[in-house]
Amino acid sequence: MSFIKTPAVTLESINPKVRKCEYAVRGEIINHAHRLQRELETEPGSHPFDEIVYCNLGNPQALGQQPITFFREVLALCEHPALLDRDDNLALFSSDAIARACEILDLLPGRETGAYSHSQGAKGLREAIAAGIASRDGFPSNADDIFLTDGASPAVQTMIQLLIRTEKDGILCPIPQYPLYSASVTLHGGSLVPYYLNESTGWGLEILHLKNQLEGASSQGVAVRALVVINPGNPTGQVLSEENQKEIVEFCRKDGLVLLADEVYQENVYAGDKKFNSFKRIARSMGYERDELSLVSFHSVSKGYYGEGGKRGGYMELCGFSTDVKDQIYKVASVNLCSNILGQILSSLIMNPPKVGDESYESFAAEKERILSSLARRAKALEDAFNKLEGVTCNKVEGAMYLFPRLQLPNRAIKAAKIANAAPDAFYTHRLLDATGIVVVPGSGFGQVPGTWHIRCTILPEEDKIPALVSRLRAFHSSFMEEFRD
Ligand code: DCS
Repeated sequence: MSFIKTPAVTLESINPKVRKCEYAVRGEIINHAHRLQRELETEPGSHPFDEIVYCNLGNPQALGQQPITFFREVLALCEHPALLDRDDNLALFSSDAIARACEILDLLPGRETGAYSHSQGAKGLREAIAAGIASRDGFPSNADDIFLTDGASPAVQTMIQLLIRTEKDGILCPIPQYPLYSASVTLHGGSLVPYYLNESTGWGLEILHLKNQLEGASSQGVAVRALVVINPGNPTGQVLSEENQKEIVEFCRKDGLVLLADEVYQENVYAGDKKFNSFKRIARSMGYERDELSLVSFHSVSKGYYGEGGKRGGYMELCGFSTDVKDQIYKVASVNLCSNILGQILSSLIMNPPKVGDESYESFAAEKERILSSLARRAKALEDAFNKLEGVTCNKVEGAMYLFPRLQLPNRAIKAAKIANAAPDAFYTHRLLDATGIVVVPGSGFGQVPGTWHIRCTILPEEDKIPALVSRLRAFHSSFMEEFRD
C-alpha cells in the first residue's frame, strides 16, 4: 500500500488562509514596541523616553481604567461563595451585590463557576440579558435567541463561518474597518466586499455607494450574504443617525442580506447631539418582525465604561433565523462546550446594572459617569491636538475609543518610506514610536482610500498623561515635517 507523504510543517505547507490573514492592531509595530520596552528595562536611558505608551489597543484597564466596583463584587462572591458564610466578610460587600451573587449562583449548574454551562450560556443569565435588551429597546427579546460567547470576536467568527461557503460568498465590510472582519473573511476563504465610509462627511455611510458595491460584486459572480456595520465605529468613531440606520435596515431587508451589527461600543457615545440606537430597536420600530430581516447584534464586556476585555464575555442576539439554522449554530457552539462563566456573568451584569434605589446605585452611577465624561474630554483634547498639527485633519470622535486622523505627508517622506520598504503611514508610526515611545497603528491595517494615509490612536491614556502625550506628539510631528519638507 502506498501513502501520500505528508509535508513537514513549514510556513509554505500550512493552511494558506492562515498565512494570508492579517491583524494589524497587534502587528509589526507592536513587536517593535515590545523590543523597545525590553531595551528600556535592561538599559534604562537607552531611548529618548522612559516608557512606552500603548495607544494601539482598545484595552482600557491596561491603561489605568478602574473596574466597576459592583461588577467585581458580584464576580468575587460568585467565584468564592464561601465568603457569603461569614458576617464579617459580608460587611465588605454592598447588599445588592450580595443579593445578585446569590441569584446568579442559583442559575449555575452545581452553583459553581467551575462547571460547564449550557453551550449557549446559562439559561438564567440569557434571560437576564434578554430582559436588559428589552428594557434598552422597548421591544421584547428572547433568551433562546441569545448565544453567550468569549467576547464578541468568537461570535463574529461563528457567523462568518456560517455564511461563507466558497470564495464566491462575500461579506460587505466598511473600510476603514476593525480587522477582525477582514481576518475572519480571509480565514474562512470568502470575499471581502468593501464599502468606503466617507471621511469628508464625518465617515458617513452612503446607501447609494452600498448598492453600487453590491452590484459590482454580483457582476463578478460574488453572492453578498451579509453587511457588517460597526456602530459606534472603529476606527472611525462616528455614531449613525436613526435615519441612516433605517436606510441600512431597508437595504438589507430588500436584498436579503444578513445585517451583522457590531454594537460593542454602545455605551461609548460622547457627542451631545448623538444617541446610540440598536439596530434591533430600529428594525422593530419600522414594524419588521422576525421573518422580515435577519439581524445579528454583537455585544461585549470589553468596552463601554466597564472595559473588562480580559474577562472575555459577550453575546450575540440572533433575530430572523429559522430554528434549524439556530440548531446548527448551537451545534457549533457545543463543539466548544461553553463560553467562560465569569464572562457570562459579566455579560448579564452589564445588561442589568444597579438600578435607582439599590444600595450600590449612587456609587455605581458616579463611577460610570467619571469614566465616560473623562473619555469624552480625552477624545476632545486629542482631536484638537491632531487638528492643530500641520497637514493633519481629524474627524470628531462621536463615540467608541479611537481617533483616525488623516496625514498629508510630504513627498520626500513618501519616498523615504518606499526606500525603507514601508507604507508611508507605517513609516510615520515607526518614527513616532522610536522618537516618543507612543504606539499607534498605521491606517493601512484598517483599510483606507488608496493614496490616503491615516493612523489610529486610542483615547485611553490616563487624563493627566494627555498633556505630556500631546506635547511629545507635537514636537515629533514638527521635526518629522521639517526633516522631509519638499
Ligand atoms: N468589534 C469591534 C468593533 C471591536 O473594536 C472589538 C475589539 C471587538 C469587536 C472584539 O472585542 P471582544 O472580543 O473583546 O469582545 N477591539 C479591538 C481594538 O480595536 N482594539 O482593542 C481590541
